[in-house]
Amino acid sequence: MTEILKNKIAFITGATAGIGLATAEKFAKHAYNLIICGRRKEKLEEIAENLRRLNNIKVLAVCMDVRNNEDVQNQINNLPEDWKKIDILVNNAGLAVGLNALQDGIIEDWERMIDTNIKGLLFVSKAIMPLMIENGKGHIINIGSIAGREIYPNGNVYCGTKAAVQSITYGMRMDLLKHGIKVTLIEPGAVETEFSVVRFKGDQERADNVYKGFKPLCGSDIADAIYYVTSLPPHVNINDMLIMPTAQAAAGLIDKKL
Ligand code: NDP
Ligand code: 8X3
Repeated sequence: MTEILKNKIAFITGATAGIGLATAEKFAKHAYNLIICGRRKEKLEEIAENLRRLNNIKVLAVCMDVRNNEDVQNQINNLPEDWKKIDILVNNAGLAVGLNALQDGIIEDWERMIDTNIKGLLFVSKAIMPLMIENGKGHIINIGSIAGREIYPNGNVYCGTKAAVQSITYGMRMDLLKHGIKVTLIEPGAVETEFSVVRFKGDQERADNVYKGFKPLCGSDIADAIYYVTSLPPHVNINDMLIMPTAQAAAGLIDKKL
């Protein structure tokens, strides 16, 4: 038997940075073979090479934009047969763009968030769910947010996309129930990643200020939780997990010692 058939496979979107990268590293340490995705090809390939070298696992780097449904379906349908036995899907790729009042909102920013956070998650899931159904097992972990449960001023569309991720995840859990496929929603509070640099369109100083005066979560805190939910016995499913920095009690309620 080849090694690929012995090891489990985790498919992780948005693995070029932050939570997704930390999740890839975590699963690699636990000897999973990985399919990692992102748009930045060079970075993705460099990460894939490091993961292979450090962990003696197999890694496929799939460069794709989750907003491009045709490409998503093609790339996943054309995976080598052995790689289609996906055990874990982490729907992590996502972003916030801008922090404006709705009346000052930029339509292009709204579309980027809706297309990535909602439609992208659906496109990837649409391609992978039939594979899991065929294999008779699988676990899908969707990354929501505290922002999906609580709206904060100027969070409007981003919060709306994460509320949609919450609803879609609960629906997915119900619809996949009869197939024995696990579904989990992970909802982090503030995690220091590239998230705020992306939200503020490259303004590093503004991004740094988000995390000043308290200890935010880091990508590996969330990766640990993701790995935990996947490591439970077959009869146990964590439906939903909200994870906050100790200094954060709610969306926008952070005890900052500035
Ligand atoms: P990062 O910006 O650090 O990472 C985002 C990842 O998503 C990158 O790997 C990026 O890769 C990928 N990505 C973005 N757009 C696309 C796209 N269209 N197609 C494919 N990949 C894409 O952010 P985080 O790690 O913080 O965010 C990960 C998830 O966690 C997101 O869903 C976010 O909403 C959520 N989250 C984040 C929190 C935080 O405070 N940081 C809190 C709660 C939830 P590339 O640019 O190479 O495509
Ligand atoms: C990211 C966390 O509070 O910035 O989902 O929206 S927050």
